[in-house]
Parts: sequence; C-alpha cells; structure tokens
Amino acid sequence: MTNADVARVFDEIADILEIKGADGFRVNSYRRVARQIDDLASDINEVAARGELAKLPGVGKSSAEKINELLETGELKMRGELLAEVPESLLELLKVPGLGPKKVALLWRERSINSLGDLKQAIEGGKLADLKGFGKKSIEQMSHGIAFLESSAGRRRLGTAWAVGTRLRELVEAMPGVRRVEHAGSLRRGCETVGDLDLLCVADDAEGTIKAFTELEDVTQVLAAGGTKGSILYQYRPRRSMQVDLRIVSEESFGAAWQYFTGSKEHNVRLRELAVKRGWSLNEYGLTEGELVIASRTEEEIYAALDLPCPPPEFREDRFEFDLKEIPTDLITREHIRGDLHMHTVASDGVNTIEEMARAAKKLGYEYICVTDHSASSAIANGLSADRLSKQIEEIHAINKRLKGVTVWAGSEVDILAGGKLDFPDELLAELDFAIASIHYGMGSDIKENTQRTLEAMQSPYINVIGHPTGRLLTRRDAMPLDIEAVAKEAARTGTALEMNSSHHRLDLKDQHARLARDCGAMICINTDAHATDQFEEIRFGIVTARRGGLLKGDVVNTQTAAQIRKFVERKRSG
Ligand code: DGT
Ligand code: CA
Ligand code: CA
Ligand code: ZN
Repeated sequence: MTNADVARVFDEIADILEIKGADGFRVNSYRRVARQIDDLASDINEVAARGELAKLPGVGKSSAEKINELLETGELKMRGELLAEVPESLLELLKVPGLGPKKVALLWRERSINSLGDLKQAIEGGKLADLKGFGKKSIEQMSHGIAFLESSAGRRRLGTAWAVGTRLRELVEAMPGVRRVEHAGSLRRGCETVGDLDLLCVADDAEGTIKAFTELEDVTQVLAAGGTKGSILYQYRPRRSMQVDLRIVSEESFGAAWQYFTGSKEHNVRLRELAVKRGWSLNEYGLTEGELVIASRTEEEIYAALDLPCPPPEFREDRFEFDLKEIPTDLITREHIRGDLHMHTVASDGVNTIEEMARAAKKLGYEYICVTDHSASSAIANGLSADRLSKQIEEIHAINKRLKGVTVWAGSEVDILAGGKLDFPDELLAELDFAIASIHYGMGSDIKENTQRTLEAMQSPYINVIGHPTGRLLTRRDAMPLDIEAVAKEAARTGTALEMNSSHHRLDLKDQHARLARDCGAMICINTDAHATDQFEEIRFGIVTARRGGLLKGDVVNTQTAAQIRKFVERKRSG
C-alpha cells in the first residue's frame, strides 16, 4: 500500500465516525493521522519496517498498530466493524461537492438516503424540502454536484491512466512473440481524463497473447477474451481498477487500426466521410476501393491518400485539424522547455529543499527554475510571511553562488485576496525575480467577481503569471466561472502570462482555453507546480494539453532563455 492508500483508509474511518456522530476529538485524531501520512516525505512501508511509526507527529501507539495491520493485511478490522453499522454506500455521498459527514448523517437518519441514487430520487421528488439545513440553494448545489460526479464517473485522470498504461504496455511487450505494442484511444490523444485504455499489438501468437493478457496478475475480471481481442479490469491499486482493451492486429493493417482505435470517434466520422466522398471506404483494416487496398500500413499513408497532413493524435477531436494545410513544425514539445517557473519547497507545503529542486532540474537539463512557495494567507499550506520570504530570497542568492549549471530565481505564488489585492506589499514583490498570483480561497460562483479579481491582480507590475486560472481540480472540483477571453486580453495587454498548470489534478488552463488565450495574444507558461522533485515529470501532461490546444513554441514563455525571461519581467515592470 502507498502512503496515499493508507491515508485514504484513515480519512474514511474519520468520515464514518463523523457520520455516526462520534466525538469530534476522536474524528480529528484520525484525520490528523491521514494528513500526516499523506504529507510524509518517505515511504510509510519503510517507516513501519524501521518500527518508527509512533514517532510520527500525531501518530500514537494505537494508530501505529492500525497502520501496521493495514500494511500487513491490506485491511483493517476496525473499518469492517464500523461498516457493519453504517452502509458503505454513504461514503459515495461524501463525494458530492458540498456534502459533508454531518449532512450525510442527516440524510441517512431523517430520510433513509443511503446512496447517490436515493439522493437523486429524493431531490427530484421534492422530499428534502422541509429538512433542516437543506435550503433551496443547497439542494440546487447538490443537484449540480451529482451531475458533475456522474459526468466524471469511472474516468481516470490522465496522470493515472498514463502510469497504468505504461505499466501494461511493458507487461505486454515482455510477452513471448510480441513484436509491437502501442497506446491508442484517449490516452494517446492526451485527453485530460481517460475512460478505458486501448492497446494495439502485433504478435506471432494472437490467441496466446490474449490468454496471457487475461491471466496477468492483478486482473480482477475478464470482460472479453476472443481470438484477437481481450478486455480486462485491471486493479492498479487497492480498490481501484481500470478497463483495458487489447487488440491484436496485423503488421500490414497496423496504421489503419492505429488510426481507427486512436479516434476520436468524431474525428473518425469526419475522416470516413471524406473517404466515402471519393467512393472509398475506411475501417480498422484499411482505406480501400472495392477489393483494392489504397493504404493501411501507416497512418501517414492513410491521411496522405486523402490529401491530408497526418495530424498529431492530440489534434484528433474534429476541432480544427481538418482545416490545416500542414502541421506546424514548431508545435510545442517537451524538448522546447528550458525551465520550470512554479514549484514549492519544504518552506511551504513541498517535500524537497530549494537545493534538491535545483539539482533535480539541472539533471533534466533545465537552464533555470523559479521557487514559488505560498504566501502568508495560505496558512494551511504553511505560506511564508514577508519575513520568511525575505530570508528565502537571501538563501536563494547564496545557493546561486555555489550551484553551477542552473539558475534559481526567487519567486512567490502570491495569493490573490478578495477584491484582487495581493498578499504581499510592492516593496517585497520588487525584490523577487518573478512572481505568480493565484486564487486559492473564496472562489465564488459569480463570474464577474472572479474575473474582476483576476484582472485586478494582473495590474501589478510584479505579477508575471496567473497561476491555475480557473482553480479546477479534475474529477473533484469544477472550474470557477471565469471570463477567459477578458482575462486573456488583459494578460496580453499587461504582459502577464497565463499558466498551463501541468499537475494532472489541474491541467488548468485546459486545452481549448489555452488556445483561446493564445489567439487573444496572451503568452502561456507551462509549469508543474511541483511539490517534490519527481513531480517535474508532470510537465508531460501540460505539454500534451498545450499541444491539444495547438500551442507553438513561440506561445510559451518558458521556452525562452533566462535572459529573455528577464526581459519579459523587465518590460512589465517598466510599464
Ligand atoms: P475513452 O475510453 O472514453 O476515454 O475514449 P476513447 O476515445 O478511448 O474511446 P473508446 O475506448 O471507446 O474507443 C477507442 C477508439 O475507437 C475511439 O476513440 C474511436 C474508435 N471507435 C470506437 N467506437 C467507434 C465507433 O462507433 N465509430 C468509430 N468511427 N470509431 C469508433
Ligand atoms: Ca479508451
Ligand atoms: Ca476502449
Ligand atoms: Zn497554487
């Protein structure tokens, strides 16, 4: 079990206890343990092996015993006992935005609501009208929350899908007689969430490969197993599974199959129409005219036969790709990125030191990084006071003197307060090399207010990027309403960049918004918001999202050299 798995169980226990109406002190002690483990920089299994669990702050002897039980057996007796008294399906109700344990308990006790289905029915039947604490507005919010949950149900964030997909691809590649394995479907297109994984494979023994696939360790269910297609539920961590489809195709028709199963469906429909117009047909075996195969071996040949340039998979959504005469040669790639300008260290809520982040960046070949810990108002994230930030600036200057090969800039992720005011005074911001401003609190539902707050922050000569502009958390929290066009135009006018936050929890701006912003003249900054050195890798998700928006090298701030970025900062400061 990972740290996150263990943390989730403790959080769940706290939820169940709270639904049961247990003492707040007791509930909090489980929450504290969950947080502690989630934030832990080292592997909980190693801490347990060293017998040091009880040394963790907030973890007492009895919690340590429970963690050990979990790590050893994968289960917790206490959890089972609690679930004998409270239906487990109540836990899914907690995922509805705005529904906490107290309200869930009320729904359960007063209205016998046990599940999402029950809740939906109760709302539709007007059965909550006279329930205390459930006003008209809060019922409306619940309805939105349920719709949001349903729309993301069963889908996984790109980062999760990518990790699981990579593991499965390696497993299939290692099977005897397998000659080629490729990702298709939404993962290949780089969609922000993925329903199921689609793998294509060339193999000497189709049936044997399908059999081995369905017999992989961690397969919890075989949905289909034929001569050339297998479909499984694959458990990638406790209680979390994904559907994976594997298709065996021939080398001669690989291109046609890859094109077809990459999709999207909308893209394929358009492409097939173009083929049909010429009296041809197109399917997963090839582009054909009667018996004659026109193209099938590669995707390029298929598109070329239809007089189209072969669009990168990220473009294939029937948005703009059919209007392109050629594919831009300077479409953004990871190799263009020269540095990362948004990251957190131990000073706020990160797990690595400035120096560790710098060395990791240097290893990636980056030219520069900017340290942007949280500002004071983000108290939960241990935001820096003005005093601590001043000291950090000095520390960074000292690190630059001894560390060669990568430049570290002093920055901040400054909170945008209510009304658009910034969390630090100008005199302090002026000491920084570069600064991001983000909204973390008070994201309202009023588009005017959100937009105004963002526009106001951009007026500061010291703010160079608006961080994660819409504040969405994929599969958990919707974007706050924001007039992207107004924000992008003002960004262009003031020389402020908008962030493409690469964290797979955010991907904010999203693809189409990044495109719109670029078209309005705004620059985009692709950052990771890394809270640990290994999160620098998440840049891949920001890149793929930027590519989906058709962003070019020249649209992205951090493809520029350090000297150019200094000029970018100077230009804004000198008005
Ligand atoms: P997902 O899994 O929901 O994230 O999205 P996809 O795009 O991976 O969809 P999936 O797995 O159902 O199918 C993979 C691809 O196969 C899809 O992108 C296009 C192709 N495909 C599936 N069904 C159809 C269809 O009925 N017509 C056409 N033209 N293509 C299809
Ligand atoms: Ca799929
Ligand atoms: Ca599929
Ligand atoms: Zn942030």
